[in-house]
Amino acid sequence: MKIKMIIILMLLIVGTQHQLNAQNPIIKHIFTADPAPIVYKNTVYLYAGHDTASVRDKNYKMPDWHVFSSKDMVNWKDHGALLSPKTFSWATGDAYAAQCIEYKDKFYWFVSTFHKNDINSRGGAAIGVAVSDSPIGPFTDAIGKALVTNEMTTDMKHAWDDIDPTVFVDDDGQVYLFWGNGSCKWVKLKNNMTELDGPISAFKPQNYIEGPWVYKRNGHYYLVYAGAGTKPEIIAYCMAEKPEGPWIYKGIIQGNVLNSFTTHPGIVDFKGKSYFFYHNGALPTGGSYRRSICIDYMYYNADGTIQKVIETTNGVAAVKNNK
Ligand code: FUB
Repeated sequence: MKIKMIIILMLLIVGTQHQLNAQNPIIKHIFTADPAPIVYKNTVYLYAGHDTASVRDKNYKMPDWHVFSSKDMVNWKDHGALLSPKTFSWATGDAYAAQCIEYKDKFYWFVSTFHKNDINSRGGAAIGVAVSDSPIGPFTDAIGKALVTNEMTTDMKHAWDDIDPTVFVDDDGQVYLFWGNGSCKWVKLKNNMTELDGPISAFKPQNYIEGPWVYKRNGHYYLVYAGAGTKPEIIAYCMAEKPEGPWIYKGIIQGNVLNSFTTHPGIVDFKGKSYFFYHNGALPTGGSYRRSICIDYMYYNADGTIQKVIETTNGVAAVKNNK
C-alpha cells in the first residue's frame, strides 16, 4: 500500500514538472496562427495572425494581426493588435498570413487579406504592405492600394491564390517577394519595398500548398512551405543557389501537427540556436480555426540540409544570455 502511494506521488510530481516545463503553445491567452518571427536588436518580434472563430465555426475569423516580443524565447509580451485589414482602405475580410521585415530602419509588414473591389469583383485575396519606424508600430498603409491583386497573376485558379507573402533581401540588396496558394509566385521588388520590379513568375515545388518562408543561411537559400502529400498539411522545403532558383526539393521537415489541418513555418536563428515556429490546435478548445503558435528547435546538417523538426509540448528552453 505504502509503495503504491509513493509511486502515485512520484507520478504526480513528474506530471506537474512536465506541465511546468511545457512552453508550447507559446501564447495561451488568445489563439494565434501563421507565425512570422524576426530578430531585431537582441529581441525576437513575432508577427502573428489571430484566430477568433468559435468552437462551432467552420471557417476562419481573423480580425487582426498581433505583435509579440521576447528576449528569451519563453516569455512573450503581447503588444496588441497593431494591424488589421481595416488599416487598408481597399481591404475587407480576414487577416491571413503576413510577414514583417526590417529594411533600412523601417519595418515593412506584408500582409494577405481580401480586396473589396478587385477587377473580377470576387473579393479575391490581395497582398498589402504597411510601414512603420518601429517594430511595434504605429503601422500605416504604405501605398494606399494593394501591392498584388488576384487579377495580376496569370495562373489564378481560386480567389485565394494570392496569400501568404514572405519577403527576402539578398546580400546584394535585391528584394524578393514570394507568396501563393496552389503555386509559389515570386517577383522582384524595388528597394522602396512598395513597387514590383519586373514580371511575376510562378512554379510548383513538390507537395507545395501555401505559406512560403524564404531565407538565406550560410550561403544556402531556403524555401520552406506548407504542403500536402498527406493531408492535413506538412512542412517541406527546397534549397537553391540563388533566389531565382532552380529550387531543388529536399523533403519533409515536419509531419502533421496536433489538431490543425494547416500549419505554417517561420524560422530564425537567435543567440546561436535555430528556431522553428509553426502552429497547431493544441490549446484546450483549439482546432483548425482556433490555432496556437509553437516553437521547437531546428537543426541543420553540415551540408545545409534540415533535420526533421520534432513537435513537442516542452518547446524550447529560455535563452540565458538575454542582455
Ligand atoms: O491563417 C489563414 C491561412 O491559413 C493562412 O494564410 C495559410 O497559410 C493557412 O495557415
